Amino acid sequence: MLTLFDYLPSQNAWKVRQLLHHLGRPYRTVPVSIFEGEGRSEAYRRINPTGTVPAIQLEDGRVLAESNAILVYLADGTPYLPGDPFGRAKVLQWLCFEQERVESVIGALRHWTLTGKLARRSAEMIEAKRTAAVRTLDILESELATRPFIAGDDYGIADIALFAYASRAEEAGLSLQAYPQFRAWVARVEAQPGFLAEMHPYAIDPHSSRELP
Ligand SMILES: N[C@@H](CCC(=O)N[C@@H](CS)C(=O)NCC(=O)O)C(=O)O
Repeated sequence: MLTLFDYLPSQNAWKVRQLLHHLGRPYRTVPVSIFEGEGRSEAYRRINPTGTVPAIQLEDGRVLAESNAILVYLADGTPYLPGDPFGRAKVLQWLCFEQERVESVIGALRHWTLTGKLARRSAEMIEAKRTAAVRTLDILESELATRPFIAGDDYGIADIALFAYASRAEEAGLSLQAYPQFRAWVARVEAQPGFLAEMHPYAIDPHSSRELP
């Protein structure tokens, strides 16, 4: 059976849980207490050299890390990833966008906000992230005005990846008032059969106010 190395409040890990849920694929979970430094153990770094979750281990022992790489692997041959080269590359375009402009921007702001770290960050750093986050939401708003899902007409892994942190923008202190197209897309994703509404707050982890090692 597939193994998922997971940390429940991680929305990067939620992406993988969401796709596994859509696919109805059974898996076992190995929790990694990232704020206690479990990700930096020698044993875990053999699973994922960066020490982060998510990672998966296949039945044959091979390991794969990076949430979006895992999505591409698991979605291959399913309706969640197009089979044609252009369609796949279009999905990859939005997976790259997600890592560069959503996860590392909205995801970072949300992490600092929800775990009490915002006060420990410089005003310049926070302002830079907020400016980048608004630019991201502006781009998504105009793109989503032209089609129902981010990579085209069909829901798929690009939507799952983007949804993970972009949909939580208000938890990062960003207003979604000015983004009706984006909010309509959030509602379309939430209406998908098998949508995994269960997300876990950092508050379930007493160690989450610590800085990552
Ligand atoms: N680009 C990676 C980012 C993974 C990541 O930063 N995961 C966080 C949890 S959301 C983590 O494990 N952090 C622990 C650390 O940085 O030590 C991905 O998409 O999988």
